[in-house]
Amino acid sequence: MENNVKQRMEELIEILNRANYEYYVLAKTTLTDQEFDKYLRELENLEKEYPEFARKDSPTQHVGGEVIDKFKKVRHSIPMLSLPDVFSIEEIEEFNSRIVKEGVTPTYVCEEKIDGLSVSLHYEQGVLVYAATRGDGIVGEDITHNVKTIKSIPLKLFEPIDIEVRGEIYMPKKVLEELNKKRALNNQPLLQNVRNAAAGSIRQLDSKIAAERKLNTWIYHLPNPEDYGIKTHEEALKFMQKLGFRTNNSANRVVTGIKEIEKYIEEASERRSSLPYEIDGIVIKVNSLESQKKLGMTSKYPKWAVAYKFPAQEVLTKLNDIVFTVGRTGRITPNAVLDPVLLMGSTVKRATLHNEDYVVMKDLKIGDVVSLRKAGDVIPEVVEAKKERRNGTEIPFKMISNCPICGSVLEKKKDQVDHYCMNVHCSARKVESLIHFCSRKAMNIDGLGDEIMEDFYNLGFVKVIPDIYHLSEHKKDLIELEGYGNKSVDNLIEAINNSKQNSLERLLFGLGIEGIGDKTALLLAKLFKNIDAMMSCSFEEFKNIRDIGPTLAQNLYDYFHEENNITLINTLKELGLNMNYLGATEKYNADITGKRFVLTGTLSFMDRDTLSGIIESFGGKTSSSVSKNTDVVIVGDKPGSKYDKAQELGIEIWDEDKIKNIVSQIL
Ligand code: 1X8
Repeated sequence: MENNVKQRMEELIEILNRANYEYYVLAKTTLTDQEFDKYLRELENLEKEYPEFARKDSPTQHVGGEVIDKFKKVRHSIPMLSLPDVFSIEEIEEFNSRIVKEGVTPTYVCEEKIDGLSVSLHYEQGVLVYAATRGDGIVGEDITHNVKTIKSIPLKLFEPIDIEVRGEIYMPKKVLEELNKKRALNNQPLLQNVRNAAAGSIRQLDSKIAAERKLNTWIYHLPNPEDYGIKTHEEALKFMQKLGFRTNNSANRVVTGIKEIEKYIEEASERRSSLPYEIDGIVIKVNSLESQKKLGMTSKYPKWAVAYKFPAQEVLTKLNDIVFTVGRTGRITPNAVLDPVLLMGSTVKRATLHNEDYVVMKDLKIGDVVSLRKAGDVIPEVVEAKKERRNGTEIPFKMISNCPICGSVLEKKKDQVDHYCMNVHCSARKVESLIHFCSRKAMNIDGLGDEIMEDFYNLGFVKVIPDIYHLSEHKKDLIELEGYGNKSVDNLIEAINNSKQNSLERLLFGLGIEGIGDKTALLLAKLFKNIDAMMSCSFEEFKNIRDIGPTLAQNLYDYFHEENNITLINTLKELGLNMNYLGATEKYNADITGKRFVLTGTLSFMDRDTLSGIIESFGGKTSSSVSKNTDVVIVGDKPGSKYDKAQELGIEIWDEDKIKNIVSQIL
């Protein structure tokens, strides 16, 4: 009996996985929805009854429902590099000449560049074991639970092999449109573009959300082709396709010569708008893997591939108004209020106009038809007014002289372009400071974004930072507010409580000390370890810190000696906020910790930046010039004068094998 059950379950897994493959990879329907659901339900029921027979590659895994409590870090065995961008045929010609100069006669593969997020998929014995994001290229995050919900990603391959493949997870354009329609109905903020929407779906702890988002993939890279006796990228693509992966066959093309690349770009640009997914350019790769190896990489990029980016798209719309906002520091920003237009996958309604000079320079008038541009990630910008479309009803721009919120007279410092509201009690400044305190890179309190904070401020719940930590006392009132319920208030209070455990750098950044960005805050937190040490630090001591100039030193000293700030810090301390640096203390390795390194020449196993990062994470220092203080010089291929200097000074020299050995032991 049990054997029969097990056999039936295996049969169902087989049928359903095959149907998924045929539907989602080959785009062929072989089972009707009803048949599919019937088999799936049968399998689900059997898995409930006989959990001991449930399998990792079961199609029930596609359904989602697994919830994780945090994202585990995953180190990539081969770094996931990004590609150098090129923007013109001339730059592609230069890329080609560099390759020809190295003695390679190239055949290229042209592919579409998908606007999504890169993923690395790992299979053992043909079964998906984990999936990771790119992260910083060295360490990514384990997103297996969400990736399993993507139906075009095989849970089991056609061959029981160990393999890693890489590709792009994307959200189809239609899916984003529909999602945003629903969000608009529910008064939720709209998702800006397909890439953010896909990344947002993948960054969920609960895989049900990813499962609903209908994500898809194109697989385009095999990091270890030599393990499978593969000689060209074209073969690698075919090989991955044969294993069951979704490869973009109708778009991928082997070409020779610039003319053919140019033709490919033309065709890709033409079909771009009618594709069901967003592409933002094309990728050009040297086909021969031997040539790829010969070309190697720079400190950051492979030398055998480039990404050609389509030119920034421009659209026309109407400038309906120019409104002014007040920032945390009192800085006044004019903003364009536009007729909403779709630009590269996102709807644009507003664009910053930076400052008075910017608007005057562009001679913008209210009522103008303006062109908008957005290149890739970049925020939309107003390019110019179409003056030929003016009809005389346009209203000239006029800079304001009083704060739009508190009415105080604005000030403009000599030789500066920005106007400031100098009133520290200006409610706009206060709200912005509170928003900043809670923002992602500061205390990262989910649920206290712009609009909610403004509401809480106006309702009197939060006027100053410590009020945030008293919000739980208003729980009853909060639950009554529109759009709130028990659950969301509980979540908010939990997020606020959790923020008390943040490491010092988040608090430091959140306090909004002039000139202290998140990076400087981290540097200071690492250095001082706790806030008391900073409060008793002299101006001279601040100034002597590397990367802290006299202005910043003065800002810091002044901040920590102003009575209101001291009171604020003490109040936050009493409320239980952590004031210590909690970051990882550096790891230890006898060969690296405490030593000063200089890297020179090209390393073939890893680029120099990555290696520096690893050395620093083990408490080693890296610098760019050799001196008598240098402990070790790491020498790659074609080293420069640093090698000679090291020999001259009798400094220890490590070759590539030596450092490779050490790195392979510690990673
Ligand atoms: C990134 C991407 C690549 C490809 C397509 N879309 C991307 N976003 C491709 O190779 N077809 S390759 C790549 C990378 O190496 N960073």
